Amino acid sequence: MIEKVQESDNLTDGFHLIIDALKLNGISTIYNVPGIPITDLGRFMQHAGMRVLSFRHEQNAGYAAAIAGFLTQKPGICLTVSAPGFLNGLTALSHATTNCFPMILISGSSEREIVDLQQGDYEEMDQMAIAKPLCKSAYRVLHAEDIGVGIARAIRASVSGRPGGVYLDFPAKLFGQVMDADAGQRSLIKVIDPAPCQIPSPESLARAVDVLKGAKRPLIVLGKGAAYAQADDKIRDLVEKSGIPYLPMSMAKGILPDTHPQSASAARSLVLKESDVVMLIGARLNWLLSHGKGKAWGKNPKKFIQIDIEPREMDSNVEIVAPVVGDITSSLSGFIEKMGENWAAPPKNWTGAVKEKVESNVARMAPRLKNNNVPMDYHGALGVLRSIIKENPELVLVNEGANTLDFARSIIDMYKPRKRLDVGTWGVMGVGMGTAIAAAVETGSQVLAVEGDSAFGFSGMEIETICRYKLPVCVVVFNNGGIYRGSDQNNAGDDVATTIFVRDARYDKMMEAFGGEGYNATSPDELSQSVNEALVSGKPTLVNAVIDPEAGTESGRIGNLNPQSIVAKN
Ligand code: OXT
Ligand code: ADP
Ligand code: MG
Repeated sequence: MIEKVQESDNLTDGFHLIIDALKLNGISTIYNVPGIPITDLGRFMQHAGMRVLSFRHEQNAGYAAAIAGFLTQKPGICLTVSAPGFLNGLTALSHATTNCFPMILISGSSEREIVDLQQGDYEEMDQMAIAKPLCKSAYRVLHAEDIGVGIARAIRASVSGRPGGVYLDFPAKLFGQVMDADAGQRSLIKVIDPAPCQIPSPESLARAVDVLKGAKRPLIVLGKGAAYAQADDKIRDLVEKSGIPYLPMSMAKGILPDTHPQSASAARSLVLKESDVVMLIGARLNWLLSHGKGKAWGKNPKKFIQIDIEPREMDSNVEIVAPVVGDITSSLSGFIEKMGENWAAPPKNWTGAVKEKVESNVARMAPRLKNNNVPMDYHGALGVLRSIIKENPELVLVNEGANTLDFARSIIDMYKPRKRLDVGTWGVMGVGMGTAIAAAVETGSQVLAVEGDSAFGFSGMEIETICRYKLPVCVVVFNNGGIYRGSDQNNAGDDVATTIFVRDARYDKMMEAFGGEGYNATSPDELSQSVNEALVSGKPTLVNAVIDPEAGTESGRIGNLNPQSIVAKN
């Protein structure tokens, strides 16, 4: 290669081939933390017209990339330095894979020859070996002429079939490698049809339609795969044509407005227990759906229909009597066609029972949402934010915490698809600010991030990033002084209890430190006023919402997952 290059004065190099390959494939936004060996790459990217957002910690850049993938159906790109930067990005890569979001973690790495002989290179680590079990695919590029192939493979792997995280390893030496510019351009690949439709078999559709037809108490469950697929119209057609109640999983809220008459969100326990046929669309029967069995699903036998792009998902927890393996858009097109024109609505005693339960739960909650208690409880504070989202349905809601997450999920109605972004399959804390930043950057919408005070702490430093890029993000920290509650006691020593933070902390001052707006809200009225002012100004804002330290419960709605000690109880 070097000989070839000497004959040419029209040269390109690794840096520029990476940029050209990404741009050729429509990738123009990078979430990164600079350093050796990628600092110049970020600079050159900026000069080439790409948007390069620098974070304070790679994990947050990674969460930004992951959610960018969810929102755009293109791989979100996180760029990190070697070993420690790479490891910091890895949690997010894993999170993307677990959540089926397309993402590529591009990491600089140290010299292969030294790493493999374990001779103690700068930031020495066999990164690819570590990344492999945590992502869909991992690739390393050693030669400049292979950059096009490497990037093409990474893009295709991340978005095709079940989307997920991909690792791309670029050793430091690659960036400076030179080659003839024309040959370089010819080596690049524009990926054609990166996520091809996957058409389900006609037999599987016919089987699924038959099973649904026979149902007396049918239920549709929409998961975040359905939100990702952007099959919003088809989903509406299916739901409305069938007349079947539907239950949106957390990030599927808003595919249809939560106020839709067929929404069974507020009758969750009832529909899981009493349904006889359940049609899963882009939702897995994992822990969030109690694995499709046990107490939550009641005694009545169930038949499951499942639409999913990943064949191995079928029968993962219980028998799927009608598996439909295909992409959601194609599957629903075929399914709706096979339903024909005279689909009988589900029995009235079923839809009536669901409606009745929804109405009674909604009515029970309504007065609590109007309370003006000081200190605020979750219902009073979230009642205010619920009204704000109702008035501003384009707002993207980012949400994490335990009580802050669980109450917000059921209290705040969503009206538009992909507007609720949260902790996902792992219930991971720390996605907040990265998610908020990417949501603002990728959608251009204003963002409201509703954060437990613990949750916020995992990524709080990124409010500097929000201020630096002047993003229209309003963060509301639900400050109850701790994890789950701010009232635990340690009776065994001088340290505070393990779940307790500094009392009366003022998170709003952090935002002010970087030039953003800070508010301290002690009542629902003050909370409403401050968030509304933030929306009008569009400026980075943090509202410290003072919540009653006693208002929460251990682990929110999932306290049952905590192991118990019989010994301690004695
Ligand atoms: O039908 P029933 O009667 O059952 O009623 C249901 C609905 O029908 C009804 N409903 C409604 N009623 C009226 N109106 C409306 N509109 C309505 N809508 C619904 O309400 C109920 C409840 O409905 P829901 O929520 O749909 O149903 P349910 O039963 O809860 O659903 C089950 C699940 C499992 C699907 C659901 O609970 C769920 O999605 N849960 C996700 C939980 C989750 O992921 N939690 C986060 C992790 S917790 C823990 O791990 C934490 N950590 C540890 C940690 C983590 N996670 N990560 C890392 C990196 N390190 C450590 C930490 C540190 S949380 C945490 C911090 C917590 O402290 P914070 O300060 O941040 O937060 P606070 O708690 O606020 O202090
Ligand atoms: P939730 O947590 O909301 O229930 P999950 O993350 O468990 O959702 O499930 C999402 C599912 O959607 C995954 O099994 C994934 O394979 C599937 N999926 C993602 N995109 C598509 C698509 N375009 N077509 C079909 N299935 C998809
Ligand atoms: Mg808290």
